[in-house]
Amino acid sequence: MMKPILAVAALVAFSAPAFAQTPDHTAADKFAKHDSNKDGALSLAEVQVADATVTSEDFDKYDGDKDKALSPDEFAKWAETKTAPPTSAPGE
Ligand SMILES: [Ca+2]
Ligand SMILES: [Ca+2]
Repeated sequence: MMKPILAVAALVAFSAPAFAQTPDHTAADKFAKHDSNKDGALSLAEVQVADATVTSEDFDKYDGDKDKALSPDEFAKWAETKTAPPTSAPGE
């Protein structure tokens, strides 16, 4: 039962680098979708609507200029790390 899942995970891992070459378009899309008040920045609340597991620590980590909002640039970096597949896998 584990094998097909691992194969899919491997495919995702291999396609990730190609995906990362065009983060702007994808991240910009997501950014616009999450920016519900259209002020050009994502607040913690807006990010949490998209992903309720996000904590203020996560948010602060990517809020490079500490203005409590993610610029498209800051969000793009975050989106990049979030689309990376998990590195841990059950050992066999
Ligand atoms: Ca906003
Ligand atoms: Ca910021």
